[in-house]
Amino acid sequence: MARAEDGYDLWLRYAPLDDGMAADDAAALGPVTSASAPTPTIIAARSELERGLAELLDGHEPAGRGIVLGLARDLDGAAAREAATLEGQPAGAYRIARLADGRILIAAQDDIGLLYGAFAFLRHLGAGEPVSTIDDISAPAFSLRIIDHWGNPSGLVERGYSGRSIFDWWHLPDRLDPRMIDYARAEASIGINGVVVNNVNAKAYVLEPRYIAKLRRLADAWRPYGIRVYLTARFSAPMELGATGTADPLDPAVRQWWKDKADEIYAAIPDFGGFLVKANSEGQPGPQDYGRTHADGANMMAAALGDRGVVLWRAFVYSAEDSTDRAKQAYNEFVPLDGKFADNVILQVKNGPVDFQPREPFHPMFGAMPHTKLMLEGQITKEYLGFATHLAFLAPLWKEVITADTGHGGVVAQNLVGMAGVANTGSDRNWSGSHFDQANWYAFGRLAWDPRMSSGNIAQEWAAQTFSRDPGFLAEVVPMMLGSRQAVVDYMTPLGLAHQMGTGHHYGPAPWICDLARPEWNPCYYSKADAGGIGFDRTATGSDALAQYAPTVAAQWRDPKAMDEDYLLWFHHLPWDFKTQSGRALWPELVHRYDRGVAEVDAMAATWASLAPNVDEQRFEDTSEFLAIQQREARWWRDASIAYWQSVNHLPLPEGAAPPA
Ligand code: GCW
Repeated sequence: MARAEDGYDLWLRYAPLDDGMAADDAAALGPVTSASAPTPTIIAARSELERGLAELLDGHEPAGRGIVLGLARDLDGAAAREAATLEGQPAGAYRIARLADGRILIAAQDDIGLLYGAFAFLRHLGAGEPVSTIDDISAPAFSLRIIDHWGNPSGLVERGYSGRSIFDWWHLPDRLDPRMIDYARAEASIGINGVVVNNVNAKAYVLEPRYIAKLRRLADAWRPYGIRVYLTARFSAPMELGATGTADPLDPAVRQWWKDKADEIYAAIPDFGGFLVKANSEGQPGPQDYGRTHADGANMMAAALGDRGVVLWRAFVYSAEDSTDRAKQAYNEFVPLDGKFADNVILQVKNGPVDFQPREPFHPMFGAMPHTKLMLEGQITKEYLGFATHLAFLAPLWKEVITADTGHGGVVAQNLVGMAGVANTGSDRNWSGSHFDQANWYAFGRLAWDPRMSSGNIAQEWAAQTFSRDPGFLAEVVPMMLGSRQAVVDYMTPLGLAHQMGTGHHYGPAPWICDLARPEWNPCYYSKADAGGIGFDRTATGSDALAQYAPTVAAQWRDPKAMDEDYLLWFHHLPWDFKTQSGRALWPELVHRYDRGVAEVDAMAATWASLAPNVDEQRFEDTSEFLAIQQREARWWRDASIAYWQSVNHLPLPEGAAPPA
C-alpha cells in the first residue's frame, strides 16, 4: 500500500522504523513461517506480518531466526509450553513470546487468535517497541465486539460525517470493493468480530433475497478476518414484504416467517451473527403495537435464530406519551422484564440514559438486570460532539462509563457481554471524516477487547502508529487528546447540562428552542432554565430518576454541595447563586467552565501548531484547519449559550469572564 498522507492507511501505516532500530529489529526477526496448515485466516495473518515487516524494516532484510505462527495443537517443545499458557482462555486469545532459540512465537488456540496475535505484534513494533522486549499474552474481555453501521442502502448515513456509506450495495454481489478487505483488516486489527451493516432505522427490503446475496459476498470476504455479519431487521418486515397481515410476535404465521427467513439467511451465510432491532422507538414498529412486550418480540426472533445467532434488542426507547423524564423510560420499560428474555437475546443499552451526550451518568439499567444479558452501545460517530470537525477523543468518555461502579456489585464492564459502537466510517478517503476521529474507532475496539486499558495508553499507541513515534511528539499529542473531550463538555454543556444542541442536526447551540410539539425534543426541557435557576431536578422532589440507581450510587449524587459537579445540573435544579465547590456562585462557575472549554481548544490548536515538524503536510494542514473551526465554534457555543442564559436570568457577565468573540 502506498504510504499515503491522506489517512487511508489508518493506524496500519507501518511507517519505517528509524534506521538503527530497523537494523536491530531486522537482526532479530526472520522469515514468517506457519507451524499450522494454511487456512484463509492463517494466510491473512502471514501476509499481514510480511507486509507490515517489509514496510517497518524499510529495506533491511530480516536476518534472525524467524517468526513462527502456530496453533497450540501443532506446536511442540518450548513453543508448546508457551502456547499452553493460553489454556482456558476465550476464542481469539494469543501469546507472543521469544523462544530460547531466538525465534518469535505467535501462538493461539484458534486461527483468529493467530491473526489477532499478528496484528498485536505489528502494533508493538509500530508503536516503537524493540523486538527484544515484546512479550504479550492477551484475551478479549467480551465475546461480542461489534460495530453498528447506520448507513442506508441508498448510501446515506444517518449521523454519518465522513461521506457516504462504505458499502457499495449497488454493485454487490457482483463486485466486491477492494476497500472491504482493508476495512476488515482495520476491524480485525482492533479485535472487532461483528459488523451490523445497516441502519437501525431499517428498511424491510434488506431481508429480501437480493440483499441476502449481497450480504453473503461481504460475509465471505470478511470470514477470514473473524468478522460475522449482522443485519438490522425491521419488526414489521413480514407485513411490509407482503407475507403476513400482521407483525404480532405471537401470531403463528409471523413466527413461521421469521423462522423461514432465518433458515434462508443461514443457508447463504452459515455464520450469520443475528439481528439488531430498534423496536417501539422513535416511530419504529415493535411488539407493543400489538399489545405485546419487548420480551415477546425479542424472544420470537430469538426462537427463529435458535442457537445459530443472537438478537441484539435495543433499549433506546422513549415516547411522547411520557413527558415526565425521558431519562427514566428505558429502565421503566425493561427492568420489570428481567429474566424474561431468551438466552440468545442481548439488550443493547446506550452508555447513558438519554442519548450520546458529551457527558451523561451511566445508564441505570447496567447492573439492574442480573438475569438478562446486556451490551453497551457507544457512539463513535460524534453526533453531539461536533461531528467529525471538532477534535474529541472519546476513550475517556467510554472509560468513565465502563469503570463506573453500578452499586449492584461490580463496575459496568463486569455487567456486559459485549460492546457495540456506532460507526464513524464512511466513503471519505480517511475513513472517519477527520484524522483524529480514526482514534475513536481505534479506541472503541481496544476497549471492547480490554476495558482495563487506560485512555492514555490507547492514545499513545494510536498516535505512535498513526503519526509519529517521536517521544517529544507523543508527550504533546497524548495529553492534548486526553483533555479534548472535557473541552467539548465545557464549551457545549458544562456542569451536567445536556442536549442543548439544535434539534434535528445536533450541531450548534440552541438552548432557546422550546416550542416543539414533543417536549423532550426541546433543549429547554433539559435545562429547565428560568429566572430562578437552571438544571433538571431528578431527585425525589423532581422526576426521581436518581431512585433508578443503586442506593450507594444515588447517594453520591443526591447532595448538590458534595457531589461530583460534572453531573450537577443533570440531577439538580439550582438557583443561579448556588455556591459551588470552587467558591464561585453557579452563574460565574458556569461561565468559568465555558471559558475554560474555549481556552482548552486554543491550547489544543497551539499544541498542534508546534507539532508541524512531526506530521506530514497534508494531515497537519487538515487537522489545523479543523482546529481553527473548532476554536471559532467553541466561542459560538459559549457566547450563544451565555447570552441565552442571561436572557432568562438577567444577570450581568461575571467579572473576569472573557468578553464575547
Ligand atoms: O441519537 C439518536 C439519533 C437518531 C438515531 C437514534 C437511535 C438511528 O438522533 O438519528 O437513529 O438516536 O439511536 O436510534
